[in-house]
Amino acid sequence: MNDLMTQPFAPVTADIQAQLPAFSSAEREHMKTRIKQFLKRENAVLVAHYYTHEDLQEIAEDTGGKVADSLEMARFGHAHPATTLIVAGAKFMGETAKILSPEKRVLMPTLEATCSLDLSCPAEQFNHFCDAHPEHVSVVYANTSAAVKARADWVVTSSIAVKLISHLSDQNQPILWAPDRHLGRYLERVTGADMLLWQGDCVVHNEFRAKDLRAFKEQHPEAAVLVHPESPESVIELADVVGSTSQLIEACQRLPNASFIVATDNRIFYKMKQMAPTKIFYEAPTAGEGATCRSCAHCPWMAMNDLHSLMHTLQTGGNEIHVDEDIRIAANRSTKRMLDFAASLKSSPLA
Ligand code: CIZ
Repeated sequence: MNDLMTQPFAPVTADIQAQLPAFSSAEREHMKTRIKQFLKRENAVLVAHYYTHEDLQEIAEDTGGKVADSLEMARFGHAHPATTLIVAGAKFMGETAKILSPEKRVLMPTLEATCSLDLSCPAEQFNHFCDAHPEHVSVVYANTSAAVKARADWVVTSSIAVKLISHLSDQNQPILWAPDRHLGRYLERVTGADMLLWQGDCVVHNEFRAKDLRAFKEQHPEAAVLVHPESPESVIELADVVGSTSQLIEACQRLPNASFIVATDNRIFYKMKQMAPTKIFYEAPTAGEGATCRSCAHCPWMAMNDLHSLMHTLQTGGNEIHVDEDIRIAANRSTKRMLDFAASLKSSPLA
């Protein structure tokens, strides 16, 4: 049994501290200073996902970069004048940056940081899925490869998925959805859309457990339950708020509750604590009693983004993202469509 499973109900900050790399705080501070110098020297900006280590989030914010969800990371990187984007997150996030900004050098602390959703949806199989249902419009989650995005009609992130699927459903469009089955099921339920679902899942969210969450809620009746829609349906049913990372961060500031039980990657607590410093955050229980915890509320691939790998990339210029130009052009079409749709929502009086 993993260490975290022995204390699944401890406040999460204690768990995060226990996972920090084994170097002293003086060494960490020294590395952070050096990384900031390198970013300046390389005319680079660091764009980090909420699920990355707090050291990286802190550097991004201290240096004029961005900590965000994948939609905002893509928008920010595209609009920023830096010639090099350092994308800390899963590989699909670096690819998205390159798809939108081919003229920029896109580097990542590691190219090994894949995603179980991306892995579950190989382009060839996805092409067969689309070929078999030509009357459906295909919508893929951002957590997919450039090649899958290239075939899709639309790319979407969880922050605007409900709005986009509702929009397509209002036009009576049957939809092919890939790859997250839980998010797909959630979208189907809240929008009433006609959807065919790919059967992928996220190793982090798939491990949240309704039975243990119910028991934990009883111990903390004052806490609001915030759930990411990549979680199983039985967990979503227990939520006070279901939403993307940005929506959950917004909810913890807006709701009057003093404490929250959160079912998403636990690195998000860094931003939640920053935005709502007086509140208490608990990790939702993962996996059933006696089960093996594969992710323990933190993505093993996101965890590969650390100070060492970031420093190495900046020193060597290694881990550059390259996307085949034909694929990039096709993926740019479906990705830009999402950005244009998101922009239209912002400018709509109904937004
Ligand atoms: O789109 C993202 O950044 C992911 C992976 C999750 C979310 O809810 O923001």
